[in-house]
Amino acid sequence: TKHEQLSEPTLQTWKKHIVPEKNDPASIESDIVHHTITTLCRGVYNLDKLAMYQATAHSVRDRLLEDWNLTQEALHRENPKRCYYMSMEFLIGRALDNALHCLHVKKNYNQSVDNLGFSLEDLLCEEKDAALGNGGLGRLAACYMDSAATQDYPTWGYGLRYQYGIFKQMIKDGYQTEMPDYWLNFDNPWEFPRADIRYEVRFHGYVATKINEKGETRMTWEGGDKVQAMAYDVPIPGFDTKGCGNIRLWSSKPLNTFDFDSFNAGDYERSVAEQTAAQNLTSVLYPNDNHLVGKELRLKQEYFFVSASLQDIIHRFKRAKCPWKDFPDKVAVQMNDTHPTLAVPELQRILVDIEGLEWDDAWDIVTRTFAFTNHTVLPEALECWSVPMMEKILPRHMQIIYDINLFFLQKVEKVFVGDRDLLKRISIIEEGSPQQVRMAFLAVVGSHTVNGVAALHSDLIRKHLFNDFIKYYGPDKFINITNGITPRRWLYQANPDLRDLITTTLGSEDWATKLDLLKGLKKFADDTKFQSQWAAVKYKNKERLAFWIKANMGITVNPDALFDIQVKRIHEYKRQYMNILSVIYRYQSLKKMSAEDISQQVPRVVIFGGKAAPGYYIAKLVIKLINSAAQVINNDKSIQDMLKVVFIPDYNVSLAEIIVPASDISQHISTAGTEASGTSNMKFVLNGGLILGTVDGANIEIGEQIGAENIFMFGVLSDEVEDIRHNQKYHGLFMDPSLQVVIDSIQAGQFGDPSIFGPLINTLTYGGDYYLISVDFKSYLQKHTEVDETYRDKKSWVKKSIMCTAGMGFFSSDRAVCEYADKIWKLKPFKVEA
Ligand code: B1N
Repeated sequence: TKHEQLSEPTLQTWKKHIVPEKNDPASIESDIVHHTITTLCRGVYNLDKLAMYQATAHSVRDRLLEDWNLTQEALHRENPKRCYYMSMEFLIGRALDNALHCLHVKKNYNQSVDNLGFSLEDLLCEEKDAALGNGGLGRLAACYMDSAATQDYPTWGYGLRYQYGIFKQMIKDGYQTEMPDYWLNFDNPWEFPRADIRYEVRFHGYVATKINEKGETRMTWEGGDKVQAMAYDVPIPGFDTKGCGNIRLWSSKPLNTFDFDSFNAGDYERSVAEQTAAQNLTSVLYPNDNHLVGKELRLKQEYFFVSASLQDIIHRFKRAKCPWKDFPDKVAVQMNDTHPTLAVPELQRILVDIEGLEWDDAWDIVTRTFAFTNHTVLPEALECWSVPMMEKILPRHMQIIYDINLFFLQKVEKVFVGDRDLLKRISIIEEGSPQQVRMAFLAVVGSHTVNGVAALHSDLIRKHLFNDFIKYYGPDKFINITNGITPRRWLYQANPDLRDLITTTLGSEDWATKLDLLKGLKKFADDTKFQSQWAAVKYKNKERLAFWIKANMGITVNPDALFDIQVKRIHEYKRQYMNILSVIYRYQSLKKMSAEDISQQVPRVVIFGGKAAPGYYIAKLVIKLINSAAQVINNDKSIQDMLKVVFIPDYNVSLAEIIVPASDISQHISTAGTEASGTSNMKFVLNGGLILGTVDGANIEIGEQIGAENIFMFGVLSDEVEDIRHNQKYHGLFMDPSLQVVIDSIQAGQFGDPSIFGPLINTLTYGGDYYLISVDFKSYLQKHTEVDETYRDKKSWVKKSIMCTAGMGFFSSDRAVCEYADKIWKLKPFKVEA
């Protein structure tokens, strides 16, 4: 029975019982107790922090669900255009604190939990991170969902419900080891299983022809193995709004019926094994960041995700009984990198093979629906799938991709007659053995708009990766939308003291949703009283981090020291290696000084954190080198604690919330042209940390916004990189003399058995120093000296820190999402009222 079928009196009965939750402390207490007894089936006699967290979370989720229902019902009724953000990764982190802030009930919850004998801050730490992502790309998706909900854009995320998120990192004897992340061990109050929302997804099989009702010949995909996708909904609270967003995650389940057509009675065991394999499809997140490992299971995950999501979107579209040609007026789909690109041939297949549309009409719908965000130029990260694998798993899609390519090349050929080279370069199929499908090219051809994620990155993809496409399409299809971060999680929530100082100073907390208002802080940048308040907040945040490090790692660090932080995935292009080499250089310099001179230095705590992909040998050696260096440096009494090195294990969203507010300097030092944007750079600066960085990604725009005098930039420019590499190849490597001394000390065994580090050192020598560490080393060291000198002048440092935060309005993900809505999705906010 649906709403429309109920009589008016029955409807009234329903409405009578839909009453808003009360948010006074007594009602909250009562709700928590109620959930303890009913939802958890526990009582005071067997209560612990985890149970108390769960009861509290359930009571908050009740409040969230009111908004969820209100929003989704209104959307159902009004049926506005919606956007779907398709992403294989959502790195959400914890939900409870965020929901409390969004609903503005944290104060009362503090009191209620206190009255019930617990501390809310303790309970918050009981929650496991939802870590369904690797790094920046997944976290960006989470920030965008927050901003879409907060600004009432009718946007849903679609993704996969991995049972194992990104692995837990442990450090043993200085080496990274990986442990599975069993995040769903306990009940997860932040997801709603939708047992009624299931779709079948097919793999393998064969293509046949059939005659449809109109008497036309159509292709049909038959046979093969089927898996079921079941929906789980994760509510995404908006800040200061009744609107509530949603991320729908798919979990694979075996079909409870055998496919008797393909079921081979003689091979029962294998058939059961295949059923089990079906369940395992969404078991684990691939732990690679910016690197493709072309595994069959990953391709299957991608198709499973795309197929279930499109079936769901189409199901919703069909309810309104609009003609197919209106599909792009109701649906915008954003593809978060190439991972969802199979959606392009899949929608084309549904429209042509199943719905019976003509190829050209279908293609018009497809290309008006999709848009594509490119996040990387690293060749090893660009998805290419082998044609034989694709033919085996998705035979019909492979045919469709060939046809898409054929029609596309025919059109290109008409404009550039006889340009065989161009056709070869621009083809979606790369020749070779085996042939490969270039997913980025398929995404470009299947989309109406393509965007990069920072100004430099968008320029680079226009100039290089997609240059040939601009010759054909013209430049307008390729735009830039610089990334952003949500100020709610990354300042309001993670840095309560700075939040309160800013709110008092600006006279309201409107900045949390209108981040440009932060520029109002500029006029206090020289105010001595404000400066000392600002400095006190930073100091407290450094104490908080120092406390964490002491409690969890047993290392003592001094909050008066300059906190110098590099936390991000470990990758050669991000050059953590260059950082640790410079730390060793600093150590050697200290060792050469008199005790008197040492005592005059600026004390430094260098903090690292980040996971290496389990199969990334060189990245893992970098972690080992950092830990080996830390071992020696931290235990050397002669340097008077002027240098400490800390590798924080298992860097994740929740740790970032403690680390980010505590930086004086954070490092974003990728080889120019390699980091598409970076987003942690934005987080640190928003919290009043200065950047030491290269002229790369969003660093450049951050410098423009906060002023060149407030950022430490060094190194070669992206347009010099190619020539330098060329010269290195033909004229030999140049080894910076300071770097040589550092390398010598490692090879002399100063940091343990040098043979361990041989392969790492080789990347600088025989390996050709591809990431130009030697080339940038000198200017990097010089900038470090400049940082020290600037830090000595506390007053000018604090002023810079204030100017950093004050200039960050542009980097709110609210701005970024508005740009997507205006320029790509053609989407308007849809406000729901209580
Ligand atoms: O996306 C972030 C950017 O800020 C970073 O600069 C960029 O490196 C990151 C394959 C990726 N690009 N590509 C990936 C992740 C997982 C995977 O399987 C590629 N991540 C980025 C947000 O724009």
